Amino acid sequence: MKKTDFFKTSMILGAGALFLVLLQSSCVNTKGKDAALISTIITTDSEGFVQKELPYDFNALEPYIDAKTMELHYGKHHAGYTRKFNAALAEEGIETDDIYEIFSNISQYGPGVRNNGGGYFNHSLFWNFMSPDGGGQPEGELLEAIEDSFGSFDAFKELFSNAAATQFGSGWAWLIVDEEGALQVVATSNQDNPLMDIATVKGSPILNIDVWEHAYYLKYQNKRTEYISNFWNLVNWDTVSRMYKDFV
Ligand code: MN3
Repeated sequence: MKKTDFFKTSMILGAGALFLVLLQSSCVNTKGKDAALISTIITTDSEGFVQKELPYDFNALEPYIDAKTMELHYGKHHAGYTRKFNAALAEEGIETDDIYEIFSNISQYGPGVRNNGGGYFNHSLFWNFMSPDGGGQPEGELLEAIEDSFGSFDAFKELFSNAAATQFGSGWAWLIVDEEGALQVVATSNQDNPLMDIATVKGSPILNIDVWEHAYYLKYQNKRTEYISNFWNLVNWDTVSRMYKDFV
């Protein structure tokens, strides 16, 4: 090979490698943001972030979650988080409609953005992770990933239930796809979530459960574990599986 040819070949290979690096890093950065399903759940209009309609009636999750709880939880709590989130964004002069960008910089903002932004997002997902036709167990790719990660579906359920039951005070338990593409079960306090820069373990959520008392107290009073064990009758595994595929 002539010296000039060698130089040309090196240039081409170098440029190709750089292109691949850029392509790969852009995939990682936009994976969550562009995920198909989540972008239909979290949307904005001229008023800011939108609280979507519940995908079912208030009484649809009976007998596991009662209609009155759903009415208050969706109509008062979630609506309140949504309203206050948009107000807090306006107050802090945050103009982006990219919730991933907001969460990945959450430590720079005040508690109004953190608490209400989490409250808006976490509940928006939660309603979609449940269905009157839910329950059972996942199939295919997600089931395999759960078995690979946790040993069995039952072992996963136990781990997730335990994370939800032992979260001290208010918070959430999550199944996430972490930054390496692996499944993990984590819990967060208050309205924090695993997309926030302050999260101990970060990742993309594919299932969550609200363990604030307002989520279960009317029906279950202090029996959080009974609420958690009934939650498994409602899990919409189609949605969880679709979300899993969006993130891996
Ligand atoms: Mn709640």
